This record gives sequence, C-alpha cells and structure tokens, in this order.
Amino acid sequence: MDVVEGMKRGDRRALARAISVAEGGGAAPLIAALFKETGRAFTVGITGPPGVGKSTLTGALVTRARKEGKSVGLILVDPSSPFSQGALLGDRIRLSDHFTDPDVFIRSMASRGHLGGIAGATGDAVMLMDAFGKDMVIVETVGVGQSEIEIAEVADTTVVCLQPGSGDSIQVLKAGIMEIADIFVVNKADHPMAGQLRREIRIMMTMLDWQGWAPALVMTQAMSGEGVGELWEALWSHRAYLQESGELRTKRASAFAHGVRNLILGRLADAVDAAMAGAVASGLMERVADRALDPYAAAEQILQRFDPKATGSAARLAPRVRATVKGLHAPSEAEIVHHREAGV
Ligand SMILES: Nc1nc2c(ncn2[C@@H]2O[C@H](COP(=O)(O)OP(=O)(O)OP(=O)(O)O)[C@@H](O)[C@H]2O)c(=O)[nH]1
Ligand SMILES: [Mg+2]
Repeated sequence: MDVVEGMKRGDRRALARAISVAEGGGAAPLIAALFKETGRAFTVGITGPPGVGKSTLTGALVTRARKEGKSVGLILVDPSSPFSQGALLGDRIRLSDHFTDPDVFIRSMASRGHLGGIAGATGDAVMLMDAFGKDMVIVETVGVGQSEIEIAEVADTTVVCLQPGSGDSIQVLKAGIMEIADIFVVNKADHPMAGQLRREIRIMMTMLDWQGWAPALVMTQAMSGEGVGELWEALWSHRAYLQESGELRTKRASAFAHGVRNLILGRLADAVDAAMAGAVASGLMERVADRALDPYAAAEQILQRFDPKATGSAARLAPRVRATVKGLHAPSEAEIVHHREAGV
C-alpha cells in the first residue's frame, strides 16, 4: 500500500492520509502493516475543562520537546461535531509557532461519530503517529463527560488541567477523574485563587489510597512558561515509573483489551444491523406490531439466525471500503486548514 510506503519514507502527507483513512473507518489494513513499528512513542493526554489553557500549555510542552530534540505528534480532539471553528481558531493561534516545524505534526479530529469515542479513531491516529516515528504524541481533549476518562485509554500519562476560581476541584470529584490523573496541573497560577485550588487538590489526594504512583501536582502559567519545566520533569518521572514498575505493559494491555472489545462491538453492531434489516424485510416487525409475536420472541428468532460475521448493507459500507481500497477520504474543511497550516 502506497500510504504505508510513504509513512515508512517519512512522508508527512502519507501520515495525514493514513489518519484520514482511519477516520473513515479504514484503519485495519494500515494498522496491520504498521503495528510492529508502534509502541515507542511516549503518549501524553492533556485534558481539562474548556479554556483552562490546555492548548497554551501544549504549545509550551511542544517547544520544550523540540528543545530536547524530540519530534512531536499532536492530536487536538474536538468533542463537538461539526468542528467548532472558534475553538479551532484558538488552538491554531496558540500552536502557531509549531505549524511550520516539520518535526511537529498537528492534527484535529472530531471525537463524535466513532465507536469508542476518543479511543477509536484517535487511538488509531496515535498508533499511526507512533509508527511514523514521533518521539512524543500529545492528545489534547476538552474534558466534557466521558472524554477525559477515555483519554486515559490512549495515553501513557494523563495530565488533568484545572483552573483556579472555577469550582474545578469539585468537578474532579464528581466526574471521578481523580483516578485517571497521573499529573494535576493548576494552570493560571497567576490567579489569586490558585493557592486555594492547590490546597483543595492536596486534600482530595489524601482521601484516596494510592498504590504505586501518587499524582504529581504542578502549578503552571502556560502563557509565560512558568512551571512548564516542572511539568516536563513530572511527565518523564511518570514515564520512568511506568517503565520501571512494569505498569506500562499492564496499562497498555488493559487499554488494548478495551480497544479490542470496542472493535468487536463495532463489528457486532454491523451484524446486528444486517440481521435487523433482514428481519424488517421479512415482515417480522409487522408481526410484532400485530401482537402476533412478542418483542422478546422476535429477538430470540433473530438471534437464532444471527451471523456475527455478517456486515451491514453494501451502501452503508461503501464509503469505508472505498477509503480502505483507495486510501482516499475526503478531508473536512478543518483538516484542510490544518494541513495547509502544517505545510502538508
Ligand atoms: N492568566 C492566565 N491566562 C492563561 C494562562 N494560560 C492560558 N491562559 C489564557 O486562557 C485562555 C484559554 O487558553 P487555551 O490554551 O486556548 O485553553 P484551552 O484549554 O486549550 O481551551 P479549549 O481548547 O477551548 O478548551 C487564553 O486566552 C489563554 O491566553 C495562564 O497561565 N494565566
Ligand atoms: Mg485548546
């Protein structure tokens, strides 16, 4: 496959194309060809509520990574679909220093519409950037509901960013994201309430019984770069901890278990749709509507003929198949903008 060849040659356009193919649901042959090249990148998830300073912080981390000679892949997960132009514009401004750097690859992705949310297509994109040879892959995602939990599936190290004076610490408790944070960042440390938030997080941490790694707590001012060095150190300390304790392996194994489960669920959903289409076409649902058959009995009948390998209608699968075969996928407006910015 020429996309794979291109990736191996280090062609950024091939990487961009591969990610588009993955987004279109055609990742399987790419991952099959490239999986052995993955597992080397340090993957970092940056999450937190809107406007906390994730992109500014990410930009500062990328600057640091580049100073250390590390190449970076950056994925900005946009939970809203279609792309919210405002957020994208903000991200572009805050990351503008890096758009022209050939060793920084920036990509926006919508998280909606993929089974497994972030862990789905984003997980594939992380693997592709890893296979491409990026030393670090950073995933920025807005913490709304599930997404910050899911990011822990694709990241070795998860950074939860919080903002002073916003009641964020209570949100953290509520959402149960205490457990996924390897590093807490209190950004906007210049804010008068920063000390208070720091104390609240410390108190919350004493309420949990840590085994192994206890989350680090770092105060940053992403705009001025204050505390970014400390965050960088915390990231690599956690990385070292994961490797030395053997937790990296167990963590990745359980993340893959989750990912593989999602792949199976996706296939099963296709098969269920196919079975349902058949049942509807044969008039089974009319019989239910006529009260001649109860819904449980109908489900039982369908399951008895259920073929887990069946796929949905050809029409529904056509875009996927096209994407897989030709390695082509019509990029969204936002992707085009990003690629143009990235010089791709
Ligand atoms: N005072 C202060 N403002 C900051 C700091 N870091 C970032 N900001 C500002 O906070 C605003 C939001 O920053 P972003 O980096 O876009 O935040 P974000 O979390 O990526 O936002 P979304 O992606 O929209 O969720 C911007 O106006 C930044 O300039 C900081 O340390 N102190
Ligand atoms: Mg952002």
